[in-house]
Amino acid sequence: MNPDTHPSNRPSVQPSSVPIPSEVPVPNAPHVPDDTIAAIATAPGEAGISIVRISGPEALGVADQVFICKGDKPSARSANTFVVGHVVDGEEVIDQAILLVMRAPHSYTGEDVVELQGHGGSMCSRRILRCVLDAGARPAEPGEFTQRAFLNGRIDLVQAEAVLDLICARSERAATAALDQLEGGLSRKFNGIYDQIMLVAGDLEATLDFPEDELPEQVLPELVRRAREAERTLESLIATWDEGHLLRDGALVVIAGRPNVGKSTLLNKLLGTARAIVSPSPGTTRDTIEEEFVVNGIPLRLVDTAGLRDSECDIEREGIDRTRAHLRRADLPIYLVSANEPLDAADKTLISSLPVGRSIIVINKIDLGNIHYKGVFAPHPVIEACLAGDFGVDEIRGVVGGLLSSRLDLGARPHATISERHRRFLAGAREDMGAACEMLGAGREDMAALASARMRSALEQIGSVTGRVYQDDLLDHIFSRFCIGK
Ligand SMILES: Nc1nc2c(ncn2[C@@H]2O[C@H](COP(=O)(O)OP(=O)(O)OP(=O)(O)O)[C@@H](O)[C@H]2O)c(=O)[nH]1
Ligand SMILES: [Mg+2]
Repeated sequence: MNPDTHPSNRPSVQPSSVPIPSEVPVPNAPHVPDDTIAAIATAPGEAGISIVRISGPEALGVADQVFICKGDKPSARSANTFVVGHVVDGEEVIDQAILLVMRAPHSYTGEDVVELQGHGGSMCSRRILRCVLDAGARPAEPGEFTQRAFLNGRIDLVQAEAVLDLICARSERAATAALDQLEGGLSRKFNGIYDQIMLVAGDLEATLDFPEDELPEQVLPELVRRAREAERTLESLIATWDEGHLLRDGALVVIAGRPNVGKSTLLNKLLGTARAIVSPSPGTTRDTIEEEFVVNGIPLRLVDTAGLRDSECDIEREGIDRTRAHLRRADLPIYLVSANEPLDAADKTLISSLPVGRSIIVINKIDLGNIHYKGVFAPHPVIEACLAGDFGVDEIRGVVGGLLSSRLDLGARPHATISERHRRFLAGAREDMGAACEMLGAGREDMAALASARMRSALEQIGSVTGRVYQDDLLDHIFSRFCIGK
């Protein structure tokens, strides 16, 4: 836990020696929930153990009612201890279980927390949860434990989001990056830029009280220089979005082309399994087929699509619309053509619309022909393949990995990168700082007041990223994506 990002420190976000801008965003007063929540924290299904988690002021009181063991009852037990016993529903024993006691504020949520580790499978955990709810806890909402950790000042919003990223990580690299974010790697950067802007804004406000002719000449240019520096820091943070997007969402790699060119064959070869139906009749694949795999530590969402052609059939046309929609969103399109068929007009239009540096052309079926496509595909990388055998598959895999890797800082240790939500706010803050610089550059006193307002707006936007300032609907939006029990 990084003390800098501890939201209970939110009211003291400004360094004390700094002149404080008159209207810095006011941090939300922490809202401390006063009820006790419970949920099954483990995934459903057969497993060794299942965990029911209870958090809130009555967690230990609830445990006293449902758990019996040798020695002290749960509420009399020391923090960070465990004991073996039985979960009971009145006289009836429900399960053997281990009870863990964590006391406020040294728990995940910052509240008293009890975990009951019973046997796996859905029946034991559901019966334990029912007893716990009968004893006075209420069912937790999705993400509510983590939301409490945020509200109780254990973590900031960026760290809370990292919990979900970690749970959903699709590759080792993505998991390590999420862990860095959870441990405050990204929050420190956001807090650093917040303080940087706060210092400039504070000094700017101090100049507003000076009569114009008494203001030393170099003051405004110096403030512009520092504001530009802050703008550049924002810029470099925003530049991490692409890497963050690839690691969080997975790179969308879309295989497209006319019917029968071997798209489904390529999907199967890359996955190493016969996932999609392959057949000589054109139009076999009607809907998109999506599978995940990992290349160079980057998670991929590999999509096979319906072949592109004019069709009378409604179902096929719907499939082709889906292909086009996927192509628009693709991080990396792979366009297949057949070595024994000339390109048609639709091929050429599509190929000319492919993003440069982010697309691959595969000429498949080189065993059947060798139409000379000279120059048509430039500047995209072109790979010749015979996917009916395995020829070209490794090269395709290598080029896919290479193009995506070039968008990541693979030399560096996996590190936290910004998400789409962060980007929206940071882009707004950068715009504010850019406008403030323009205004200050104009050198007029009335402009300085406006510039100061834009800097306050920038501070508010960065505050919204970390949760120094937040609206309840923002929290609802973030935490509703979590599972129940986290
Ligand atoms: N000769 C030869 N045949 C191939 C090659 N690659 C794929 N095929 C065959 O071409 C036919 C079509 O392959 P698919 O992978 O189903 O083609 P598709 O592009 O998915 O076709 P649609 O789903 O209809 O759009 C199948 O009979 C494959 O076995 C190749 O390199 N050489
Ligand atoms: Mg197919």
